[in-house]
Amino acid sequence: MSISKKPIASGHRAGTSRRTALRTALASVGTLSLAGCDKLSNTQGFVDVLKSAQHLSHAAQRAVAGRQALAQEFSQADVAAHFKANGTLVPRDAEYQALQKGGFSEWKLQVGGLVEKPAAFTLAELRAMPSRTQITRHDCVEGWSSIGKWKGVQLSHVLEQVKPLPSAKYVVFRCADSMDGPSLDGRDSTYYESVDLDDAYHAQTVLAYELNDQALPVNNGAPLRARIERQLGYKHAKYLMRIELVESFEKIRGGYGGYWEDNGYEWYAGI
Ligand SMILES: Nc1nc2c(c(=O)[nH]1)N[C@H]1C(S)=C(S)[C@@H](COP(=O)(O)O)O[C@H]1N2
Ligand SMILES: [Mo]
Repeated sequence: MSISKKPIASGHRAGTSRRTALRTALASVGTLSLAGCDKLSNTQGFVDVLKSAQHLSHAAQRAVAGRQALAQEFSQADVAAHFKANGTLVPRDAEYQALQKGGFSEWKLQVGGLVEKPAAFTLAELRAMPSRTQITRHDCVEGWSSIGKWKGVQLSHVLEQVKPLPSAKYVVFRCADSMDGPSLDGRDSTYYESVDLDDAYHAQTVLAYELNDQALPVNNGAPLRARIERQLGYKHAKYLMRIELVESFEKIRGGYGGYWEDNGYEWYAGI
């Protein structure tokens, strides 16, 4: 199999027809296109785990591994001295910068969509909830991994409070950072991601506010980021602003369930 290392559409939006053609072409020759998640990097790296991740389909993973199986957890001795940061390192968006200036005291996580009780939580409220701490390995499609210790509230705990409606099938994470820079036409290019309810209720799916016993650094997604431990790095949305329960993500942005997915990445990136 061959891997295209050329970013497909990191600087502009691929049109639907172009994307469809691209997907068809990729499917027909059995190749994968892996753009670097970091637009600034030119990484040629690649790890075998990615091949297995992208090849094992959503259904196969569900049948073979069991969606509730835990990702490996490590010990304190395995924690990297410096957890790598990737993608957006400091959001340039004015709204985020204002929140950052205020030490995130004005920040709130909005949780809504298909729920009985929409709510907004401050960082203090999230920190007061039961927490989970886990030392896990983060695998990025660019071919690097980093082991870090995360502390946060399980997404399942937050969902229990807002009570998803029976029609809710996916959780969408909305982030503060625009990926394509300031846009003249007001087009939304903020990072976003989505997971199904198996991952949403997975024990290791946490909304993390600490990395390595410190408040989550801005580089790694302050004040709150998702950890989706059974999936590749790009699923772990940083700079969370809003969580939405939806029935389908077809009508959201590019329709593929995430910023990178809209640019050709697999939606299901299980490892
Ligand atoms: N909001 C947001 N979330 C993001 C990204 C991003 O650019 N913006 N990059 C993703 C990618 S590709 C990776 S590998 C991880 C990097 O997380 P880190 O910076 O803590 O290493 O965040 C993911 N989540
Ligand atoms: Mo990544």
